[in-house]
Amino acid sequence: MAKSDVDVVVVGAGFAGMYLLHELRENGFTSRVLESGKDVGGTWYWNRYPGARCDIATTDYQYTWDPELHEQWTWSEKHAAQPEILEYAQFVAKKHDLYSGIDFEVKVESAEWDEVAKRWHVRTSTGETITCRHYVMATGCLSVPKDPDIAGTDRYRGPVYVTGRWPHEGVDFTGQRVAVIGTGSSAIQSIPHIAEQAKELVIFQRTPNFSVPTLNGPQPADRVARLKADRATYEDEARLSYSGVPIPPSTVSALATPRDEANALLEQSWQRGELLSVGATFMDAGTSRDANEVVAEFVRSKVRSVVKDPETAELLSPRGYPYGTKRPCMDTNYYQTFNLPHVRLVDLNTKPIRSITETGIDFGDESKEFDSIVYATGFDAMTGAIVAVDITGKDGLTLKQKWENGPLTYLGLTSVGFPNLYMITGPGSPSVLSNMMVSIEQHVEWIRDTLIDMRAKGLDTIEPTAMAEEGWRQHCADCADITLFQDTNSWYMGANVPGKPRVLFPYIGGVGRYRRICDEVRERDYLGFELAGSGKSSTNDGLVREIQPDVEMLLDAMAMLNLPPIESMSPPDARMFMEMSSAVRPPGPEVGEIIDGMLPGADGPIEYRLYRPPTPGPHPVVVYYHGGGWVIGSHTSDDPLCRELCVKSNVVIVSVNYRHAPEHRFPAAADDSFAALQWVAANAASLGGDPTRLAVAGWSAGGNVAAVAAQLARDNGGPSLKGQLLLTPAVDGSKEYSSMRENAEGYVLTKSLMDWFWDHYADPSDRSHPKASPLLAESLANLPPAVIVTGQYDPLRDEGDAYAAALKAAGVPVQHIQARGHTHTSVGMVDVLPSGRPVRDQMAAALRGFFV
Ligand code: NA7
Repeated sequence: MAKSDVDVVVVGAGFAGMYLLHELRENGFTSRVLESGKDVGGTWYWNRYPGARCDIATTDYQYTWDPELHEQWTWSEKHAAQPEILEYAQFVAKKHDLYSGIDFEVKVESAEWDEVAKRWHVRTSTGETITCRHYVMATGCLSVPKDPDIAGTDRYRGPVYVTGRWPHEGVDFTGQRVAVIGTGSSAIQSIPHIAEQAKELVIFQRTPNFSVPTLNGPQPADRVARLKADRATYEDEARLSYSGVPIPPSTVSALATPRDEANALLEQSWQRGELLSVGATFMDAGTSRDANEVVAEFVRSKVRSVVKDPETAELLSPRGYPYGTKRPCMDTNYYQTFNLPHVRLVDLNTKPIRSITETGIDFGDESKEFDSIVYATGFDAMTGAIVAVDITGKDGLTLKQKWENGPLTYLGLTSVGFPNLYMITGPGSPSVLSNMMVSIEQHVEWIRDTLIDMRAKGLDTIEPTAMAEEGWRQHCADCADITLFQDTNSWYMGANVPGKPRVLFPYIGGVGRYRRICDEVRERDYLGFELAGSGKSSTNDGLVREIQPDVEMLLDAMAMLNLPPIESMSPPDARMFMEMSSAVRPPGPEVGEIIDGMLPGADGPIEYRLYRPPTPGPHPVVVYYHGGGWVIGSHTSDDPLCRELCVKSNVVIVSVNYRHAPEHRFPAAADDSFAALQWVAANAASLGGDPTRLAVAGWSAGGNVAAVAAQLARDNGGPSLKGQLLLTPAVDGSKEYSSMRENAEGYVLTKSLMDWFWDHYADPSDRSHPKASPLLAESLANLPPAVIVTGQYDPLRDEGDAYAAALKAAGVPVQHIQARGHTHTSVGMVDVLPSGRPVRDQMAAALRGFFV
């Protein structure tokens, strides 16, 4: 007789529920696992349509927690079919006696939190109410088929099949006229099989998908060899990888690769026959639309090479959305099927379904009879199964109500107002954007360890704080914002279900990063959670991630390179190092024209580079000063940023190579900057610019000399400036601000590097001079309008903020942009860090604004 009061109720006996049951038992927790199906397997129990196959290879889609399984179970193929995966689940369940802990054919109808007893009451379809301390939804991400929302579905009298609820005995379509609606993964896998039997097959397509051939066969020898040689390392690599499969991250930019070489690389990836390999060929395919188009066009060329009828090939070729923003599919002979004479593709965009009828389908101007209709129309993904159960938390609020405008979770595992509720692979976790096995195991282990910790400390409840949940929402949004997902109508975005809120449901920051964050939360004593029990309660409020995700990724990558610190080099070596780093970055956008020239500096000629926009002039002119701590960098070192400012602001940029320290110490750089400004003002017309519309701009030390040049222009009777754009400027070398201490290490510009720069540039006694520290100028009145950008993790943040405040106080119009989650260097990294783009867009708009 099963107990009605247990430590943990688990809903679902797929791979998540099974592993959790095992771990709960191993650790002495009582539990009930409730499963609506008749067997274990979850997804692999329900999805029995012909051709159903896992598109993650079997080397990676298997449990790692029981090492014996690797000896006891041998996969027959690289990509296992549904029956074999279901058998695997059954094998594990038998081996570990899991069946005895699962109630089958039991649905959970409601779950209600009892704030007094600090327990959940879980009501089931059998009429039983089970009480438990902890309640875990292990219900899967793609388990509730969505309503096809097509007119007349209930009129049809013939047999109807839904791919996600396929009859266990199978279906024989021999001699039939069959309609398949939908061209997602399920359709793409099943269509070749249905075509083999059907007399006539009509496929109704709303949106074509990208599909990669499975090229199925034995497990790839290289993977097997890696696994055999060192399974533990392989599994760790998977756990810390981006998608849960140990594919090394690409370091190749599609934008920086000639097209024929790019296609050759894509062909290699294509020939691997793996879901993730094509998309992972380039580092920028997920963040740059242009880079993505290289991949998309390659896949379209593959479709054209197979499908003989050019019109059908074109219809099957996805356009208008980036590769990977709808789940790419894997197929066996999908495109080949359209060369068969009895198979027809109907484009619903030109021939919409008017109605399903008693005998068939009315579409476009046709009416066609069918013997069977197959709905391959997808799922109410990620949240469907969770909100299908009436879950009522504290204060009578249901999860469905709370999530009306989108799911709110902390870590995709928990939610405010719902103590002791856990979601395995819930929204806000990598889930469907990962190898589910890796993500399932990670969540099960996190929950297990949390329950063990709580028991050890005598704690009864755990609930995230509102601040942590909001911070997680922001972090998820930051991760989503730098990708191309948001413009695509996909189920990742909830777009397939009418009325569903439009947000990116899974976490796209990567499996490895996500694991590190979850581990960190526990290590930092459950940061972002309130824990209570036995009369005590503790709230450890805080945000687990604020830095922009791409910035963090770059910092991690740089840390792995173990580069020598710049300040350990000689200035000439540091300059060479900076030039070498510049050579491998994306070049930035095309401009109309680039001219290199010389202009008179304060003490002899200096170089400049002029960027002209492609539009007819005369344009406003911006004199730009590069970054590099007065020691390194040149008139070309900020090339991508100058190009972008030129094009986006429609201005001529003149980037100036002022003299560098230590060869030319203070005030050489400042004097050159002003001399260059005077020369540009005097020669603006001949440079194709408008002498009446002039501004200065600069980054870091360049921001310093730009600010100084603006002050010198004010104090020396001109030139008259329309504005000054200062990106993370150094404006006060006379003292140490707290941002210098907070961000002393780990964010590229370190305290020791900044000290090195100042030491080379100016004696301590000179640093209080306004030509070195423009913040210290006697007066800041009557300076041109300023745009000042400071970064949250920049050692120079506080001095930039102080300059913005001081200018404002002096009556200067100031736009102060505080770049959330950014470092000293990250905002300006054009085409490298997409999170900087909106900040640079603001900068470009502000620059334009100087001249209207
Ligand atoms: P998907 O990938 O959501 O595919 C559903 C398909 O059905 C897709 O082509 C939809 O077109 C189409 N669809 C949905 N509703 C309609 C209506 N009303 N009319 C016409 N066409 C419609 O689900 P799958 O089951 O194939 O795959 C789910 C996941 O399982 C898969 O990604 C893997 O992770 C495994 P749309 O694209 O919305 O225009």
